[in-house]
Amino acid sequence: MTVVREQFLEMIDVLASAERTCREVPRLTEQHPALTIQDAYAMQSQWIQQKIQQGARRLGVKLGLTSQAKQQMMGIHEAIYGYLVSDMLALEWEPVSRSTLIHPKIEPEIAFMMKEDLAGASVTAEDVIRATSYVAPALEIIDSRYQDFKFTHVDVVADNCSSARFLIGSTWIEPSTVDLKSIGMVMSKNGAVATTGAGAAVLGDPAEAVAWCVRKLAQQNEGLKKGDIVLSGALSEAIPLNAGDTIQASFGILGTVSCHCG
Ligand code: OOG
Repeated sequence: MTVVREQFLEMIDVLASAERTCREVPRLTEQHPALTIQDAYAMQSQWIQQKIQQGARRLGVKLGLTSQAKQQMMGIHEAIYGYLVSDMLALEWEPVSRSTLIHPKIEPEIAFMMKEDLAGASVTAEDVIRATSYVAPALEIIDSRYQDFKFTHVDVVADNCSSARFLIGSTWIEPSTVDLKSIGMVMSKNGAVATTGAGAAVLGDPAEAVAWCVRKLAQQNEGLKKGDIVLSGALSEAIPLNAGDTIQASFGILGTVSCHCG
């Protein structure tokens, strides 16, 4: 039984209302086992168009499941991408409100700021570095709309890859001046070390991850746009975020980024 496009709107409503009311919902594939990964990307794109029609602005793209550890943990063996829009942008000096989220987790990432459009099925990591103005430290708050934060590949893609909020730190450096693979990262929660990682955890090199994303976007005739922010994927596992928590991720030469949850 194939899923017809009209049903996408109903499913988007389920996810949008879960997000709005901060209530988790059953996985879409439980009721619609025939959903394909193509359906999921189409639904994701339709949900983002809806957010844009309602006033949000596109800010960029995010990658997920870029580390082997995370792919194994989730039983999903491919990276995924979703979109960042303006109502996801959080600021370091303003607490992120726990009551606007369902069951948030936070993870450290390297952000790329694009100085030009980048698209095509054969884009390489070198092309990514050339098209990037700065890289910066970032934190992403993920908040799956699904019960118990559990999902299949199809479910998580439809859910815009669990995207909820993100923060960018204030150290911005030109990508050609750093070796992104060897950047070390320590993330602490309330002053105690919570996770550690390195740039190489992200598909071998965060720039490779962004190149993978551009090639994948090309399958939908899409690409990165000048001014986009790209979150290239987590350098370590995500940790639960609770009210009162202060998280800080330090990336050596790339500086630090912090988040307080209120
Ligand atoms: C999916 C998104 C994970 C990452 O960087 O791996 C992600 C999830 O685990 O909810 O953004």
